[in-house]
Amino acid sequence: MINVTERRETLLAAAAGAAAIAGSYLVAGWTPSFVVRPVDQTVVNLTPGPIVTATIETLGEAGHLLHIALALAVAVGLFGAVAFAGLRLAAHTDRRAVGAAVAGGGSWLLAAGLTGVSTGALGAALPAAAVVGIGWLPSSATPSGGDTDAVRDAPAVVNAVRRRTLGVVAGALGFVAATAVGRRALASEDEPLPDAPRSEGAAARLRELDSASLAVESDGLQGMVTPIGEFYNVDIAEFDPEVTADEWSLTFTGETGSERTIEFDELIDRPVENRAVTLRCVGEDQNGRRIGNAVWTGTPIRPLLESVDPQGDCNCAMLRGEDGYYVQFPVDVLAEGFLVWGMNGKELPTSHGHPVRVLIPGHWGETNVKWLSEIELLNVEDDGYWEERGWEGTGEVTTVAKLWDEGVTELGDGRIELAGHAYAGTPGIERVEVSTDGGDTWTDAELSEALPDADVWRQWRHVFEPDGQHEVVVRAVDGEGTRQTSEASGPVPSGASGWVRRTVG
Ligand SMILES: Nc1nc2c(c(=O)[nH]1)N[C@H]1C(S)=C(S)[C@@H](COP(=O)(O)O)O[C@H]1N2
Ligand SMILES: [Mo]
Repeated sequence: MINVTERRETLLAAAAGAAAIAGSYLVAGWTPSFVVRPVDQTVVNLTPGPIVTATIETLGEAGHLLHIALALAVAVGLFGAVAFAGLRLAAHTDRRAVGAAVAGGGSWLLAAGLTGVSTGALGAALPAAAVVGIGWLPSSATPSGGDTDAVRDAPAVVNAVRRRTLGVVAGALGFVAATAVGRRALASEDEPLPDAPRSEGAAARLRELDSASLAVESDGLQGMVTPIGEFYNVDIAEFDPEVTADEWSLTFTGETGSERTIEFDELIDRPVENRAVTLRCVGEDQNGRRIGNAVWTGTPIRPLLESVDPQGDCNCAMLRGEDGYYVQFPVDVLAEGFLVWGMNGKELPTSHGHPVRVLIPGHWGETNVKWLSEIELLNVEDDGYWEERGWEGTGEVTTVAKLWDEGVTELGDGRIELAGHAYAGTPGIERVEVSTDGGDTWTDAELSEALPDADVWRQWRHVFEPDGQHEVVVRAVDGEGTRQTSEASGPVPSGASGWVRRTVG
């Protein structure tokens, strides 16, 4: 009979733990005051680095989900343990109020301790107290108590207790589900991003890119500009840092003639440019989707760098972001970069580095540090985050012509349209060649208009009349006349290579 009590206490404690997490989420949302966030940070810190990065590298988004699921389980366990203590003390004193107070107070202390936010912690404390307060039953009502009547009526009592327990647990789970759904509905009604400060020219640039775009028949193929909502993300952390423009500053440290800190208002007062820049992750497959192009609003780094008088021996600097990310990069190439606070005319979104990130033309995505907080000028070269993990992703991008699923369209008159994007970094794209016979013969594809920007992709399009199945192959030639290599390799360590092929028809 003892088992029944223990089992129902465990069940109730788990339900209270889950309700506490849901309550915290209801109050805080997906922000730093959500209790799972610090737990997740600890889980990630305690997991050996190679395991964390291997899951992110191989599973991508799913790897993040796995980390979050683990953190959720740990958090439910922690709050469940507090609730369990409440249930035990209630049994010990035979007082419901003691149980509720311990579960609520303990959860509040735990949540406040984890997040540092005392009012938000009530979101976790109240549901935990409610589950314990309602779910706990005095020993006289449970079959394991010493009461002789209860023992005599054991089957009826067991049923009553079971009903009560299941009722409370179902209530708690209902609360969890309602919270998740309610929050999601709120999130999908996200406010549109405000216009980026001093981005007056961005709208004109966006129109320019739009009119440079190829008229393709394909449904759903991106044009020259990737919409913010479709732009890929690569993050080392499960949760984006939340930094307001007021809180933000960038400090030049290390081997400088004079250290310098720049505030947001100062930054946006500097000469403004709206550049089209394409980003591509070194970790993507040759025909992968971790590539995108946007119009970015920002200011050149060179004058800022010169003003701090870099003096290190290695011509190198470590760039750091608020999420703990870091990458090392040559100072003279960094000088060609751009400090950015606007994306497609809007404020830089949180997931892309709000309020300020760096963009360095022609180099792999990982050099473009988001939530940028420090540029440390070094004397000796040092590895960045990904270089410590076996990548060599600070170099120039390799050339690629892509052909995604939505780039293949039957035109209705029997012909097939092939369309996609090609990218070669700063040399630009001069030509895209298409073969429909497995690489025996080649035709030049139609290209989108060339743009003045130093580091932007181009669209390509080729229409042909199919005759059975075709092996389509695409390859690009960059602005220096160099053709994309046919030698195929995977992304590790310095980017994928080879021609994209696909069977069509
Ligand atoms: N602070 C910070 N900056 C970062 C990263 C990161 O995890 N943290 N990821 C890098 C990588 S690997 C890539 S490919 C690009 C992706 O930029 P995006 O998420 O805006 O597309 O950001 C780079 N900058
Ligand atoms: Mo990347």
